[in-house]
Amino acid sequence: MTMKIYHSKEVEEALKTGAPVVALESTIITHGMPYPQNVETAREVEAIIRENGAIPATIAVLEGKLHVGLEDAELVELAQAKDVMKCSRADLSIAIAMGRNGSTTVAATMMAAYAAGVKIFATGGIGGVHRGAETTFDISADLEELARTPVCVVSAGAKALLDIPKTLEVLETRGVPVITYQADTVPAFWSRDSGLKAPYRLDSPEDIAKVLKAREEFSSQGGSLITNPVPAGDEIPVSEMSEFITASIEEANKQGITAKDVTPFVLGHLFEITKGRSLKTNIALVKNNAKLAAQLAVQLAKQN
Ligand code: PSU
Ligand code: MN
Repeated sequence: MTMKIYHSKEVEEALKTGAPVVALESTIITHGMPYPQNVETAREVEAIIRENGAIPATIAVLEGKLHVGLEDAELVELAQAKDVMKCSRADLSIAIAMGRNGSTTVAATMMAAYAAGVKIFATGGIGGVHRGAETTFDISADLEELARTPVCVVSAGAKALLDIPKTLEVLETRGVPVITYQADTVPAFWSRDSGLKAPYRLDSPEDIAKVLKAREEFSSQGGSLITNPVPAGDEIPVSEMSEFITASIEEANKQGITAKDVTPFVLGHLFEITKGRSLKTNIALVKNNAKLAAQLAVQLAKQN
């Protein structure tokens, strides 16, 4: 990799000294949440990572420069910027070469984190196999990236607007370990329980870090997915959420929304029809993931 990477001061220092670092994506800031909740959440998430002993590295492209670790002013600028490209693997080089502002999805964040030597990454929910993928072929590049790039992604599962059973099948086919933290079933983003049995359950950051170490020693290919259920007090149970999700997907289909626009549209529509409840849960689960990711990064640094 010869791409020049720009770091915030604290990330630069942490990478030099081998201190634990947690990568954060930015599509959630530009396309996943409205302003000002997006910037408030981004700041709180960074604070949680510091409180838990690691350094946050929010990843984005600013005027064509790839940043791994944003200064606060840059974060605020990104959260308010218009015309930000949603960058997955296919879009990153375009944003960089054309001098654009771009936010990174799970896939592009993994690429950049790996290039910078950051092994743990916290997000809300990954992209996956969309409902109706058998006709649309809409499968998020996040799954391909998890199969390819050795970064551990801490999530609340796949966003429940997706087809979760198909998403788990693809992850299995592509050889991605899926570990649920302290629960027997895979979470469904806004809900703690999708009803689907977790491929693996582990109960401590120590044990998860051991798995990551073993995977790294075995081969340098492919990431791992940790699915971390949202705290009980913050969840919207599947029984309540599924009606909302169906309504939002129907609206997306009616309006002819496709490809990269589907996820942002559905998240925005859900925010409206749940009267802000979906966003509250989304914020809670991202914070919860940031905490676990920081604990994992600390454990990993101890092992090395
Ligand atoms: N998690 C959230 N909100 C988001 C996303 C994840 O809580 O907006 C973003 C992530 O960046 C993820 C992307 O990679 O949605 C998936 O988009 P697509 O389905 O188009 O691949
Ligand atoms: Mn897609």
